[in-house]
Amino acid sequence: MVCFGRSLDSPCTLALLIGFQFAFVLYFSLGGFRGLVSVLVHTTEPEFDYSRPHDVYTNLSHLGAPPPPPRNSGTGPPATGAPLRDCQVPSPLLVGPVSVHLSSSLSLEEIRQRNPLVLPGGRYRPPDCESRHHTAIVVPYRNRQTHLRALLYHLHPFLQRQQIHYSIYIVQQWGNGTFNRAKLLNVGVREALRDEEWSCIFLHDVDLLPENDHNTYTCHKQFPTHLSVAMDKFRYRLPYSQYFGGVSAVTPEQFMKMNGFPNQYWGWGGEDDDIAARVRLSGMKIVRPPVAIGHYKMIKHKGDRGNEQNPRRFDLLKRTRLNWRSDGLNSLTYELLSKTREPLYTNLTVNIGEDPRLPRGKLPFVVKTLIPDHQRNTSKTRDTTRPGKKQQEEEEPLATNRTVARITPTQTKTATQASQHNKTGVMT
Ligand SMILES: *[C@@H]1O[C@H](CO)[C@@H](O)[C@H](O)[C@H]1NC(C)=O
Ligand SMILES: *[C@@H]1O[C@H](CO)[C@@H](O)[C@H](O)[C@H]1NC(C)=O
Ligand SMILES: *[C@@H]1O[C@H](CO)[C@@H](O)[C@H](O)[C@H]1NC(C)=O
Ligand SMILES: *[C@@H]1O[C@H](CO)[C@@H](O)[C@H](O)[C@H]1NC(C)=O
Ligand SMILES: *[C@@H]1O[C@H](CO)[C@@H](O)[C@H](O)[C@H]1NC(C)=O
Ligand SMILES: CC(=O)N[C@H]1CO[C@H](CO)[C@@H](O)[C@@H]1O
Repeated sequence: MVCFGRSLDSPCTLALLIGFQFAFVLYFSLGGFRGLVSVLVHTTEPEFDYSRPHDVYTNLSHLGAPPPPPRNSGTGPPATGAPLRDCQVPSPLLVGPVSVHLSSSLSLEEIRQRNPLVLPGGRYRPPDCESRHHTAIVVPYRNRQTHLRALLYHLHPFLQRQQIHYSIYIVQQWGNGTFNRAKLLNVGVREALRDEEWSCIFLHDVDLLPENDHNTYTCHKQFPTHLSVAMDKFRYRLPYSQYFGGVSAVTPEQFMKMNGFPNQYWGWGGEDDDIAARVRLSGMKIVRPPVAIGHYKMIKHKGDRGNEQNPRRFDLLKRTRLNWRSDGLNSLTYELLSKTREPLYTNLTVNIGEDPRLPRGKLPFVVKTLIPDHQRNTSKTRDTTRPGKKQQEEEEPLATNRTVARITPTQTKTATQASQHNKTGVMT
């Protein structure tokens, strides 16, 4: 906009005024808390007393006392009875700051008992009102059992108090190859949307626990949201203005618009900046809750084996502008090895392949599982202690067959169209 320095009665002023009016209409029509947050972020910061947190299970007993009637699939509307009234916004059950336990001494079964209304697969719907929010929580995962327990212990009551219809998906990278968070997120979003018409997808690190239940797990209609703006690790400040790591959220439309996330970031780091760049490059921006609300605690841990810093991340980031349209949702290949509904989460175990750029002879492990299960045999792992000519010869055909599990462009297109179609209905 080059509207400044012009006279007041110029068409430009008019445009600005209309813009303002539009912003207000938009704000009021969105209604939700998130709208409030993005508009008022610089003016009235809400205040919370974090020195007196409530127990995270506070008020859970207020949730419709009678257990929900059995539902055919657990995902449809209740089988019987009159339609439910809409849930109040904001939820009357919110308490503000909640205490965070960085580890849970409870077993999964004990956590399940404390969350009797959570259905298999880690799904929940408010029993006594119709939620406007349908959120899938996608958590990239490998070998973090204790973190997972702490997250489940915390997140289930937290989300139930927000009166959201939600489900928690753990996307577990199979094998010992280098971890790839962004690709796991792509897989999680795609698989979650196969399940249900989610209107919002949360991309959630397993080691981050939200400290304030006013931080609602819902999406902004227009723009991707970054939620973990104030992490204890960064002294409750945003580390830098384009930071998009930790916990963020997109609608399916926003996800499609930015072609999902990059598939090429193997190892720790860079992928969240790439995602932030995609947001900009696809003509969107990042919105955030106020710092006073977006508090998170991080579970401290040592670096993971198989998730070493990615030395290529800076090179990759330089090329995001060139690559984002060709690398992402439209180039995603993986093999879903299993999908199970555990009591507190859905377990998606996937083979996402290996970093194709690992230097030959240094392969810790070669994935050969883009070949269907029944054809798989004991040659899954290889002896990597003796890199040599033989191994190189064996690798060539493997590389050419990497596209076996590829989702064909037509499939991608129909999936995209279908969910876009359905989403518009859900969100209005
Ligand atoms: C629990 O929820 C009720 C509303 O249902 C609210 O009035 C009350 O303050 C909440 N309890 C706590 C401890 O905040
Ligand atoms: C990963 O490594 C562990 C121990 O190093 C091994 O027991 C396991 O079989 C490996 N997993 C796969 C899928 O090869
Ligand atoms: C998920 O499923 C896989 C395959 O069945 C299993 O090996 C793994 O332990 C499960 N992970 C979790 C966190 O439940
Ligand atoms: C493994 O599969 C390869 C090719 O599919 C086959 O030639 C080989 O005999 C199989 N090995 C075993 C132990 O089944
Ligand atoms: C989405 O909408 C399409 C067309 O309206 C319909 O065929 C499809 O079954 C819907 N998908 C889901 C998951 O409801
Ligand atoms: C080496 C190898 O397995 N090559 C296979 C790659 O995939 C094509 C098509 O599926 C097969 O015809 C090849 O035999």
